[in-house]
Amino acid sequence: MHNGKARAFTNIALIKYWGKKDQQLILPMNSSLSLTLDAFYTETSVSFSKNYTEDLFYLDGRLQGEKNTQKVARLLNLARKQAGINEHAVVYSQNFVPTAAGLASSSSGLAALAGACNDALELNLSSTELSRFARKGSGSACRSIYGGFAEWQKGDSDQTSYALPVESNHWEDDLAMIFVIVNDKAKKISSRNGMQQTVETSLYYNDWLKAAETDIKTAKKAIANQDFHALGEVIEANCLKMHATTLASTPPFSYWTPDSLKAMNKVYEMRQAGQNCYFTMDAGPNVKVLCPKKDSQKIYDELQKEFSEQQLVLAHAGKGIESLET
Ligand code: 2P0
Repeated sequence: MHNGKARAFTNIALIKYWGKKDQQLILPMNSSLSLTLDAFYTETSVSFSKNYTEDLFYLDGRLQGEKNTQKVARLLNLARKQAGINEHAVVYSQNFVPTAAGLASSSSGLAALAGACNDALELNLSSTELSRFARKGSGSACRSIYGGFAEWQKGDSDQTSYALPVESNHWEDDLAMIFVIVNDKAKKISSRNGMQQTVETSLYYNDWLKAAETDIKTAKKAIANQDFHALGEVIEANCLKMHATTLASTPPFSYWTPDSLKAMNKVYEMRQAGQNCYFTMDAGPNVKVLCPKKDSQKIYDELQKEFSEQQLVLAHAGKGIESLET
């Protein structure tokens, strides 16, 4: 029996990963940059044993079907190959979220599984190797190896595509992110399918790629200079450009709902009133508001005029992946 257990925190992309050039290896079309947060995390344990006759995946105590087990099984296969064993595995994964909003995340989930496999099979992967391994489970998971800011350098091969920490002189500790949960239902178009459809059909996709390259340089400069407004401007614009690609794809689609727009407008209003806040959105309707930590209570209170307490989650910068006792 080989056992391992790890905890990984969710990261939110400030400059988005949107599109793959290799589906199997999960190589992205563009580099991305994220902030790992403390509010949402996953703890995963894995046991490999000769006594198991199949792979089983339990999420929050419930045995998962084939569809939900796919990403997990892929990573288990890679781990077995690397360790030179053929034992089946049982995976127990628990998502920790502060509300019942169902904000399950593949970034923390697949990063935690990668860490658990690394420990169980004594693969002794470096952070870079662990990031590459997690990437093959889910792209965004490669950034959850690190706390604070991380950049997933797109690379052009399995060897060269991984995340690294972004030097910030601990500036992330001065920041906060408020989640506005406008809808906790499973999304209609998964990010995997949404980004693929966009790569294949969006009229704006080439322009997205050009913009993403410039935006990541601007974001890194803003982080180096600890310039909140410069970072806010570029991350909000980058998110809007990503979402614009979906409207120009065939068939067109959008992750936004009327409540998403309500939250975005509230951020604009707060900014006009002199508050420091900018939004970002991923492949779903929820809105995330980046602000300085010192202003977060004021901005939270302002958001509470439009949204209930159950819909708001205040998060701060989180840690990188950690091994746990089995
Ligand atoms: C990101 N997203 O950078 C972007 C922005 C969603 C929008 O990474 O197919 O679950 O497993 O590599 O990582 C969500 O996509 O996709 C995502 P796969 P993943 O965070």
